[in-house]
Amino acid sequence: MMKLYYGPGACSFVPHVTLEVIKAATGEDFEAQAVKLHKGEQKTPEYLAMNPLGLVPVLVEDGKPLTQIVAICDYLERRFPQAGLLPTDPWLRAQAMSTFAWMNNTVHPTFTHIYRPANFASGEAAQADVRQVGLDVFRSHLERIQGMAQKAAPFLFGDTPSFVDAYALVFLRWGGLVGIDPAGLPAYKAYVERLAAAPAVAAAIAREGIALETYKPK
Ligand SMILES: N[C@@H](CCC(=O)N[C@@H](CS)C(=O)NCC(=O)O)C(=O)O
Repeated sequence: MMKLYYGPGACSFVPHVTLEVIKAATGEDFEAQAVKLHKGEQKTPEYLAMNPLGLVPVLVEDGKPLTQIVAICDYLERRFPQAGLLPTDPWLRAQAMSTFAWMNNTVHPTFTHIYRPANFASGEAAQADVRQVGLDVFRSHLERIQGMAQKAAPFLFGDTPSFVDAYALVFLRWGGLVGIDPAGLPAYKAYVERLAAAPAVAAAIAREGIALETYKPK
């Protein structure tokens, strides 16, 4: 059975939703192993032997680990084409992958600047600046996703929630954690609520034990 190592609320939610969509469509079950990131469980020797980068997610298939969200989701989508995770038309599929790549290589690392500014600057003032610039840029990325959400029918690439949608949900939650009020992004918020109500997405949310609303007014 495939096994996913995930951190509750982390980016590993993206393959987690993917596995739930596959399970609903094909009956293929998976095991989900929570990794407590705040306790550093991703840095133990056993974990590092599996993923030397010390990060979630990891998908284990036949005892072999696969890392990186884009590779994991691409693998799952090709292995289970009947799950309808992406459009079958090559051009439309490439459009979905283009958005997915942007989320993974741009939006996600922008958030890291807000969450872990010490990874990017050493002095306190410099770190505050990294954080502030990261916040402004992250907000602009969320606005771009809101533009996509306005055209979602009902999801970004059709009727089935995909890993691209799951990433969009993660970013809105993360925005809330750093003070971005989702009420200021109404079309994005409505789309994420619709997505969270889809049974496969709801199942991943329930297993991770996470709340959709993370924003706390000051
Ligand atoms: N490029 C990686 C990013 C993975 C990543 O950033 N994982 C974060 C959670 S969102 C993590 O494991 N952080 C734990 C740590 O930094 O110790 C991927 O696509 O899988």
